Amino acid sequence: MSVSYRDIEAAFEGTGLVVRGGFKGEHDEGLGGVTVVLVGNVGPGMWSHFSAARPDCVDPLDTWTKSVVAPRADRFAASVAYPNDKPYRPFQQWAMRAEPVTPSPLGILIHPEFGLWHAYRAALMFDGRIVGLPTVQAAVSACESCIEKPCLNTCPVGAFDGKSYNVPVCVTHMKSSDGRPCHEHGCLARLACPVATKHRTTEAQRAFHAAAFFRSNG
Ligand code: B12
Repeated sequence: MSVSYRDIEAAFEGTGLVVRGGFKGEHDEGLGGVTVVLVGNVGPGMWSHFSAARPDCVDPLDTWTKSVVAPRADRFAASVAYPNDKPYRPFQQWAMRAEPVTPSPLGILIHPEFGLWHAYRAALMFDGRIVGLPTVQAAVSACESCIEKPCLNTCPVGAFDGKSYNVPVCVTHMKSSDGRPCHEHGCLARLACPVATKHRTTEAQRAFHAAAFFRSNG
C-alpha cells in the first residue's frame, strides 16, 4: 500500500492532534526500511478536543491519545509507539530528525514557531516509504539569541542549570506549600520563556500536566 504524507495529515484533521514530520529509519537503530511519522500537539489546540472526550481513568490523556491514534494507524496498516510506553523510545531524538526542533536549556525541545508549547504523542511506523514526506529544514534555535534566558533564573528552587534538571529538588518544592504556583500555573521556568508566548497552553492544561508530573514523581 502506498501512503501519502498528505493523507496522514488529513486523517488527523479535526482531532486536536497534528502530524509533525517524519524520517526514514536506519538499520543500526532497528528501524531499517521503516518510515517514522510523529504525531503530537502544538499550542493550546489539543485541549478542547481532549476535554470534550476526556475518559474517566488514571491516565486520561494517554487513553484518549490511543483512542484517536490507533484506528488511524490501523487504516494505514502502520504500527504505533507511544512516548510513555516502556521501554521508552527516543522521541526527542526522533523529533530532531522529523522537524527543526533543538534542545532548550530546560531539556525539552524548542520549536521555531511553537516555542516550548508542544509535545509528541505517538510515532507511526510504516513499512517502506511515504510519498511527499517533507524534508527537514536546518534548525536555528531561538535560545541562541536569547541573552537573558529567564528559563534558567525563574525556578524558585533553581532546578534547572542549563545542563540538567534536578527532579528531586523540583518535586520537594512542589510538595511544600510554597510550591502552589507550580501546581496552579505549570512549570514556572517553562512559562518564563519569551518565545511563542501566543502559543502557550491554557492554565487548565498546564495545571493538568503539572498534576500528572507530580502524581508520577511526587
Ligand atoms: C522519563 C521522562 C521524563 C522524566 C525525566 C528523565 C530525565 N532523565 O531527566 C521526568 C518525569 C522528570 C520528565 C519530566 C518532564 N517531561 Co519528560 N519525558 C520522559 C520520557 C517519557 C522518557 C525519556 C526517555 O528516557 N527516553 C528514552 C531516551 C533513550 O531517549 P532520549 O531522547 O535520549 O531521552 C532523554 C531526554 O528525553 C531526557 N528528558 C526527558 N524529559 C526531560 C525533561 C527535562 C526537563 C530534561 C532536562 C530532560 C528530559 O531524559 C532522557 C534520558 O536522558 C519522554 C518520552 C520519550 N519516550 O522520550 C518524555 C518527554 C521527553 N518529556 C517531555 C516533557 C514535556 C516533560 C515535562 C516538561 C512535562 C510536564 N509536566 O510539563 C516534564 C518536565 C518537568 C517540569 N517541571 O516541567 C516531552 C518533551 C517534549 C519536548 N518539547 O521536547 C517528552 C518527549 C514527552 C512528550 N509527550 O512529548 N520527563
